[in-house]
Amino acid sequence: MSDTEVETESVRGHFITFEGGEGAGKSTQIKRLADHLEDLGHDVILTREPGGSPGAEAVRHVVLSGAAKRFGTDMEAVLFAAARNDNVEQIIKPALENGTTVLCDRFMDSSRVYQGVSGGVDEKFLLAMEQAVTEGARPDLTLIFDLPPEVGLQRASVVWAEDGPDRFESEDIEEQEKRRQGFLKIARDEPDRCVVIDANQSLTNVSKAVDAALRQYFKQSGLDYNRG
Ligand code: Z5A
Repeated sequence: MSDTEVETESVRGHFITFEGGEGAGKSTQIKRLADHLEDLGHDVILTREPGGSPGAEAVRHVVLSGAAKRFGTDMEAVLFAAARNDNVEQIIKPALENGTTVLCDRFMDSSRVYQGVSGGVDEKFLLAMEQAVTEGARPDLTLIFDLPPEVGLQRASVVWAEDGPDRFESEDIEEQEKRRQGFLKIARDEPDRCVVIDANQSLTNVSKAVDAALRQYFKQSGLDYNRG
């Protein structure tokens, strides 16, 4: 490895993803964390999937409206992957290379669970696509928000009262429980990357659990969390 490569690696930003089922509180907590990290002196950007980059946001509309359902789950997986690749190339990789911390609301684990565990798409096909589209941008830390599906659906229904459920939210409790177990399996299989957050507690206590996970990650990496 050349000196230049060492230098580039040492300034790479942190890549942190939020995963879990519907209504788990990911979007609420990711915004809180972004504000908190900025207060501590970190450069942060917030992105989401499907979406983030303008191209991926266009695909988001197609997949979440259900317009792509008739093409089958394999082709939906391809669309999520295409959106991911655009977000990686346009937003995530440039930010990481710039030393910025990237917080992403859902990423590759959502494809493994929604298209794989739940949609029945072949695991090898999904993983090959994942390798190709992430282009080496692998999360350093993944927070998996865990809560019983009934609680998540109850919370999400408040949001649906305004917008209605999307293509994936309109499925039943049994399916949601299957996904919950899918996320928990990823956490068991990749303990160095994943931390399970008990999302079935007050907003304040979930924020504390997120903060504790971040502190632990920075400590283990020998880095300064309180930069301010
Ligand atoms: N999808 C896929 O199939 N494959 C993929 O590769 C990817 C995604 C990347 C994206 O939906 C959909 O795409 C998703 C998977 C699929 N479908 N589903 N379902 P999205 O981006 O529109 O939504 P989401 O990611 O599922 O988020 P969500 O349902 O909006 O939930 P959330 O972000 O986890 O929760 P929230 O918005 O922060 O909170 C929901 C409500 O609960 C809200 O009113 C909060 O004020 C409240 N809340 C939050 N925390 C608490 C606590 N602790 N107590 C009480 N109330 C709370």
